Amino acid sequence: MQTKTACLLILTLLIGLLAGVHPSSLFMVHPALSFSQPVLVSNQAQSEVGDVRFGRNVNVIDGLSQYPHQVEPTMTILSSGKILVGWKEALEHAGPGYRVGFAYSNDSGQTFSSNILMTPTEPGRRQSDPWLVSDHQDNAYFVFMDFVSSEDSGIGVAKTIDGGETWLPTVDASDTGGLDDKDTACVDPDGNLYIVWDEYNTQNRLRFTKSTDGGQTFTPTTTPFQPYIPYIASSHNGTLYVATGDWYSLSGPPGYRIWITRSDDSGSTWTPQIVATPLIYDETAIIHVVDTDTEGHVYIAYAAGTATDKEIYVTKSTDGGFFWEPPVQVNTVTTGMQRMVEMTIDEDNNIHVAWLDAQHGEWNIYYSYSNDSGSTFSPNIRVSTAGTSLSYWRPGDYFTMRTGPNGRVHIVWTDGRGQDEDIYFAKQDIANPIITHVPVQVWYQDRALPLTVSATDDDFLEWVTLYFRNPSSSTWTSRIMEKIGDSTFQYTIPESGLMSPTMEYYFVARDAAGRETRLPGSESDAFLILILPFNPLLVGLIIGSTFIIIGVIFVAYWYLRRKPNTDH
Ligand SMILES: [Ca+2]
Ligand SMILES: [Ca+2]
Ligand SMILES: [Ca+2]
Repeated sequence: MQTKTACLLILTLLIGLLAGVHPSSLFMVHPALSFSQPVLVSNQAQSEVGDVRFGRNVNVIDGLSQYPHQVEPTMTILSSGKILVGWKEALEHAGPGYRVGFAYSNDSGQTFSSNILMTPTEPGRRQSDPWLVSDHQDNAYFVFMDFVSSEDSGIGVAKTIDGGETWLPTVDASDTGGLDDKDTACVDPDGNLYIVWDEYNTQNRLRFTKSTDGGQTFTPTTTPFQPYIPYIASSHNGTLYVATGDWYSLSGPPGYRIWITRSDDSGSTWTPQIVATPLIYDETAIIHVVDTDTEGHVYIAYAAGTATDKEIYVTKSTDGGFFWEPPVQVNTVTTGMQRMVEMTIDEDNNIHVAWLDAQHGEWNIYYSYSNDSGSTFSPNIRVSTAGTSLSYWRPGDYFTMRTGPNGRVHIVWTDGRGQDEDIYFAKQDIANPIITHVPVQVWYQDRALPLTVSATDDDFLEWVTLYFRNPSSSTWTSRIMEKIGDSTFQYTIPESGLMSPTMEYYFVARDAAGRETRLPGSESDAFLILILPFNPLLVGLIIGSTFIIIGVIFVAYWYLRRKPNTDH
């Protein structure tokens, strides 16, 4: 810095002696003569415990539906990173479903497509309980309740092979009467589709079916296990797990447990059901979650406690679901209700858990993860940037979290920050903004200096700010820069009172998760500009060509003597 300042003083004096030099040699920017090279400041892949952050909350809903409430979101992410989101459409916040809606994002969740309603198996039938899954070929299946009444009900399955641009006709996967309810689905590594659900009929029972031909036909339904709210998941080698709960009574005493059963032959036979959790009081029919890691360990996430105060737990089995370790509490703040848990396990066996949390007197989505196989969980992180009134007491029975192809966590949830319930999306932010800038060396002529910077981020940029000052001043002036292109930001310093013979400046970019990048990396490395009070082009024409050579030699000497910016 001192070297640069000294050089600039000498240069200023010499320029005064020269009284102007031909602009094409000295004053036009030449790459070899740059005062300082762009410095790339970025910190990639910051995901250590305590530093996980989520970015901007994006509303998936376009507001054009005749149904005010969108609840109970489901999501699957294709290998390309394309995000498919589904949800239930309802007239009342806690009411029954009328249709299920769908949208996708081609830009990692920055924007979502126009919302559509899925086609029922026959016109006039209603829909509910949306569940999206996809296979390794990026075929996606949208599974949902398809019904007219409690006596005329089925399980609709729609398939897309083009990432949700078009859907094949919806087929019915159920061959039974009664009300088919609370479906969940999974796809095994071979692409087979499995669906389980509750059937309310003269006798209530669970139903199971599968499709081995890409969703065209389904096997006759069976009841291989009991009793209630089945959640099905496939391990990485195709082992199936189904977690269910006891039958429950709204007025009854605590008596709810989660049971687990396993199939090693694609659902033909199942192990005897094992009780996996302690007694859980559960007055609602909210879904618990089962998932597996790459080592075959099985995890169940659930909420347990009283009707007014629950906590979030994860329990684990390392022997295929027979022995279950004591549950580990995930939420660190226990104030108020924590419920409606969601869990997903990524390819690196990090266990991601999210839930509805009322610790602030309104519903928010909170998140935690474990990188030690569920022994400990990270500090809890709030995902939603605005709360939802507790009066929205039943935003469906679940929300959804999945990891994308880069391992980044994506979450969709029911959000009531607007005038009714919508579906909101956020994804994990893992990197600081990246800023690039070609420094200005010399500025001349008038007193308006446009400074331009390029800034990008893995999520969204909140703002890019320009800081500038006279080097003799201790105070920086800051200005939010205007976005003038996809990733280009500019601010023109127009105030003559803010200009001086030399100026220092730097930039700060901040993303939606609050990560900041400064360019150059510190204030003492700010870019320095010499502001000339005259137009050297005109002076150069008057003086002639004699001084061109002197100017080039001087600048080359000065460039070689200066201390490179990157050495600081
Ligand atoms: Ca809405
Ligand atoms: Ca609690
Ligand atoms: Ca970022």
